[in-house]
Amino acid sequence: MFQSKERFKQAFLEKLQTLRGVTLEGASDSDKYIALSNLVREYISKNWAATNNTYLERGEKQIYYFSIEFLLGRLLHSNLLNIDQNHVVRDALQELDIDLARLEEKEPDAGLGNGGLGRLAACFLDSMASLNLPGHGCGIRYKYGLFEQKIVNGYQVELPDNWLQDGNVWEYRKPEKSVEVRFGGYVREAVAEGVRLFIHEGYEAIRAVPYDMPVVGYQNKTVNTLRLWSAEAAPQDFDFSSFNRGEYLKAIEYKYSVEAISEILYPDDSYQEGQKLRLKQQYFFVSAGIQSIVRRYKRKNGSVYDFEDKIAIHINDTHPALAVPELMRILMDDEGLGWDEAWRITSNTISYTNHTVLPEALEKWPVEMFKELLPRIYMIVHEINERFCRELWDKYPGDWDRIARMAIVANGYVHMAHLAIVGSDHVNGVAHIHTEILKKQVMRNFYELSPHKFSNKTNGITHRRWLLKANPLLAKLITDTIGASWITFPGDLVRLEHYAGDAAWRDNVRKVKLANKNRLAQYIKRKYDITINPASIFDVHVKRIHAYKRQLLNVFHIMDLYNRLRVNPDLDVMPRTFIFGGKSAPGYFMAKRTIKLINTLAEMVNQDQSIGDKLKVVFMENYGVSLAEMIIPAADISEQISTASKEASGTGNMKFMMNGAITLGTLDGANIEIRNAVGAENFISFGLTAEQVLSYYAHGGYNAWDVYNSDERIQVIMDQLVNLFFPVAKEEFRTFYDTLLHSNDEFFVLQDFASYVEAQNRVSKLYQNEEAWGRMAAANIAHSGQFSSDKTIMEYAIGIWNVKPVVVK
Ligand code: 26Y
Repeated sequence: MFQSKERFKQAFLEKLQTLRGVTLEGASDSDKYIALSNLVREYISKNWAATNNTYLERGEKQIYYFSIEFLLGRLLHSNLLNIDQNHVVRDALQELDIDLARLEEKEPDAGLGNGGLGRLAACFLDSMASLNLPGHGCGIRYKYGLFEQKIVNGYQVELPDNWLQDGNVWEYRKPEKSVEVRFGGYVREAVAEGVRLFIHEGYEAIRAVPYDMPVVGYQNKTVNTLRLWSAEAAPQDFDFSSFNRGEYLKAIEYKYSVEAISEILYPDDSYQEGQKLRLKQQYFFVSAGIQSIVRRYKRKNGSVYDFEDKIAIHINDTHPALAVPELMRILMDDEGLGWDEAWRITSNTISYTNHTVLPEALEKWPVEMFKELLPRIYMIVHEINERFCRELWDKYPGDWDRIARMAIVANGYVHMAHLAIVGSDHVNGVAHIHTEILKKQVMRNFYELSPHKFSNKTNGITHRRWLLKANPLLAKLITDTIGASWITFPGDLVRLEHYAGDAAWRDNVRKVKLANKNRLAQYIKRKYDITINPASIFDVHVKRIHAYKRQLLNVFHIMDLYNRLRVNPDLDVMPRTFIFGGKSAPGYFMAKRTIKLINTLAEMVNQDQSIGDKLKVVFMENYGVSLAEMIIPAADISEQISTASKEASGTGNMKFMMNGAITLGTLDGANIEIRNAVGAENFISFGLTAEQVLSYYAHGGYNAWDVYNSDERIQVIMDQLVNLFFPVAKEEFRTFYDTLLHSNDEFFVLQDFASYVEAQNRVSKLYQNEEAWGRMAAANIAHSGQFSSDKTIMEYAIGIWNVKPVVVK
C-alpha cells in the first residue's frame, strides 16, 4: 500500500488537508485518526470491490452469519495488521512525532453486543475472511451500543453509548440497497388461476437501510461484508411538505417510532422478557437480510433453483430464528414455490447454534403478540408446527406429553429454539460438554428424533486480535522463537512446548508478563489512584456479572483471606491483586448488588494499612473489548469458576490461556477442553462436576445450611454480610444471605467454597515456584492454538456449511 514511510507521510498529510482542512501543526488527534483511518478505508475498498467481483463471477456458495450482536471493538489497529501496514504506519507517524496508539484510542469501540455471543460473532467474521471463506455477517446497526458503565458510590450506573456521534469511518451507507420490512396488518386469502394466494395488507412498511462494513482478512485480498441494517420511515410515509401542521407533528412522532427499531441494543444476556420491540428488531434484520440475499441470488441466477447449494444461512442463537418462516414466506409468496419445495430449501439452508442452557434465557413469544405483529409469519409458523406435530404423532402415536414438550407453538407461546431446530439441518452446541447436555437433557427429545442433526463445534477466538494485537510483546517473542507461521497456522504454537524447559526463554516470557502487568498497574494508578504491586499475583475475573458465573465465590475467598490476614497480619501469603470487571444487566438486582459488594470490599481492603500491600481489590469500570485487550495480557490467574454445567463454553478462558495465564476453573464449558489440551498439571481445577450438579438438581440432597454449620469460615463470611461489618446499610447485602441460605444456594457457592479456597492455596504455592509457574504458562500458550476460531470456522465450513475457500487474486 504505502511502499515506503515517505509515501505514507505524503498521503497522510494530504488527507489531513483534503478531509479535515488542516495542516499537521493545527491537527487534533481526532483529525489525525480520521485522516489515517480514511487512508486505510480507501486501501481496503479496492480489495473489497475485487472480492465482491470474484464472488459474483465464481458463483461459489456464500455463507451468511445472522447475529443480533456483533461485538467488534476497535477496527483501526486490526485492519492495519491485516493489511500488513502496521509497522510502516507506526514508524512513519513516529517520524512525524505522532503516537499511533494515541490515535487508535480516538476510535470508539463498536460495542454492538453484550458479551460472549456477540464477541464470538466478531471473531468468526475475522476468521472467515482470513481463511478466504466467502462469509458475511448480517445484523443491526444500533444507534446505541451496550450501555457505558459508570461506578458511582460503588453502584453501577448506565449511560448511553453514543458510539456513532462522531461518525464511523468503517461503514458505507447503501441507500440504493434498501428493502421494505412489513409489520402488522392482516392476511387476505385469494385464489388466482387455481393457486391459493396470501396477500398481506394494511401493514406498516419500514425502510431497512444497509450499512456495510468491510471485514478484512489477514494478509490476503479477501474483504467480506458485515451488513448492518438501520430502520427508517419509508419516504412516502414521511413527507413533511404534504402535511398540515397537526400531521406534521404526527409525522415526526412516526419517524421516531420507526427509528426506535434500530435505536438500542437490549442489555440483557440471560433473561428474556417478551418485549415487543425486541421481536420487531429480530424480524426487522432477518427479513431485510434474507430479502437482500434472495435478491442478490436471483440477480445472478435468475430463479431460486439451487438456492440451498449456493447459500448457507447460520443463525447465532435463536434471536434470528425467524429466518425459517421468513425464507419460507419469500419462497412461497414471492417466488411461487409450493410448501414442500420451499421447506426443503429452507431447512437445508439454515443451521443453528445454541449458546445457553439457562431456561430463563430460552426465547418464547406470546402468540397474541406474535400474531398481531407478524400475521403472515405467524401463519407459516403455525403450519410448520402443525406438520411437525403430525410427524411426531406418526412416530410417537398417543405420546401427547412428548408432543407437547416438542411443539413449536404450545401453551400460548412460540418456542424459538424448537422452531430453530425443526427448521435447520444442523444444530450445534459450543463446547463438548454443552453439546452433551443439549443432547441428553435440554434437547433430548429432538436429539432422539433426529440425532444426525446434532454436532459439537467448540468455540474459538481470533488469535490475531487476542494475541498478535493485544499482546505485541509476547507475539514478538513467539515469532523470534518459532518464526511467524503461527499467525497463519495457530496450531504451530505447539512448537513452543519445546521451550518450556528452557530457563532463559521462560524468563523472557516472565518479563513480557511483567511489562504487561506494569502497564495495567499504571493505568489503574492513573484512573483509580490505587497502587498495586506488579510483583503480586494478578488474579482476574472479568466477564458479565451473573449468579452462575459466581463472582460471589471469588468475593468470599477474598473475604476469607482478609479475615485471616486481620487476625494474623504476618501471615505468609503471596501478595495478590484481585481484578474484577463486568457489566450487569440493568434490571438484574443480584448482579448489581454483587458489583456494590465488590466495590465495598475493595474500598475496605485497599485502605487497610494493617495488611500492608498483601491484598488489593480493583473493580475496573466499563469492561469491554478494548479494556479486555489490556487486562488479559496482564493476568496471572484466569478465573473461570461457573457452576459446572452452566457455562456453555466461555471464550474469555481461551483468551487468558493464549496470553499465558493459568486457569483456575471448574470442569465446565470449554474449561474441560482447555484442561485436556494443557494437561491437568497445568490447570487448577476445583469444585463439583457437572454430573454432580445435575444430580443434585434432579434428586436433591444439597443443604446449604449443612455447609454453613460445618465450616466456620463460611459462618463468619455469611454473618459479615448482615452484621454491619461493611460500612453500608444493614440490609444492603441481605439478599446474598437469603438466597444462599434460605433459598438453598442454587449455584452451589457454599458447597464449592472449601474446594475453591484449597485451589487458591495451591495457586499461591505454585506461583512462588518460578520454574513451575513458567512451565505452566508456557504449556498454556503452546496449546492455545487449538482454540483459534480459525479451527472452529474450518469445522463449521466443512461439517455444517459445506463452503470452500475462494481465493481473491
Ligand atoms: C434472549 C436474550 C435475553 C439473550 C440475549 C443474549 C439471551 C442470551 C444472550 C447471550 C448469550 C451469550 O452470550 N452466551 C454465551 O455465548 C458464548 C459464545 O458461545 C459462550 O461462550 C458462553 O458460555 C455463553 O454464556
